[in-house]
Amino acid sequence: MKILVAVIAYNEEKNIANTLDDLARNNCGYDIVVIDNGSSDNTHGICEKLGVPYLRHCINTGSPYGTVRSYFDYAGKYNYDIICQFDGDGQHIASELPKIIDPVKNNVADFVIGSRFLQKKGFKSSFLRRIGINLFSFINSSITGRKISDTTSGFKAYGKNVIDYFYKTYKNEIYDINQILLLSFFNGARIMEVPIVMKAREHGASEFNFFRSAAFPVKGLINIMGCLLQGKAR
Ligand SMILES: Nc1nc2c(ncn2[C@@H]2O[C@H](COP(=O)(O)OP(=O)(O)O)[C@@H](O)[C@H]2O)c(=O)[nH]1
Ligand SMILES: [Mg+2]
Repeated sequence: MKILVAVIAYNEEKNIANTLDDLARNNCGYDIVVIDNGSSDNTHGICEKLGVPYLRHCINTGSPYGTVRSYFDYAGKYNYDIICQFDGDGQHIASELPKIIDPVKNNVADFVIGSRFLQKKGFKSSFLRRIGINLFSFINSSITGRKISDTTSGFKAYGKNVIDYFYKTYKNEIYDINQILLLSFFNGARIMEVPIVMKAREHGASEFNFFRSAAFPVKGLINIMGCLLQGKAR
């Protein structure tokens, strides 16, 4: 099976070398591509120096979700069977990857979410963000009938049917994780959550400042309604 780890990065020159080093030391048989979302720093220069393939957007799309279309297209074009999203800011741990890859490899799931909340260890996010995460986890659990505790986790693995759906069929813009999850579910993906551990960021700040955190639930709810309409129209 061909497995790809897509490291998503925006201005991560202080974190990307450590992230790639962790992936190299714990590689369980995957290829790596960095999706540089139009960084204005030297993120791509570091990838170049380390000889790691990267795809560089000419502009920043404004959010991590702007990288998703690129990595699904890359995975589809180069015929990968499994793709994992991995943050370039050092919050994800390479040795945890088999936990999300194995259920797809063993054909028991097509969409695996690494959840921070299924065990006590590790970084859990701020209180305010946890309210948002709980709200969307509740809504998505109700719609899919699967227990989802960490909807917004960026630590995920997708199988071939999800890759093909976004590569070949669904050509519209991807705005957030609710959309990826619900459209995959409507397309027949088996969703599963597994416990994983995350770390806190070492350098730089999260995209979620006060304004983004306030807009997040509003945009998310609009997006979910759009997905429900698209799901019904199938
Ligand atoms: N903030 C931000 N992060 C991006 C973007 N594109 C890719 N990323 C990467 O997406 C990952 C998650 O972003 P982050 O701000 O840390 O979100 P958080 O971990 O949910 O707080 C990081 O590795 C970023 O480098 C972007 O346009 N904005
Ligand atoms: Mg982060």
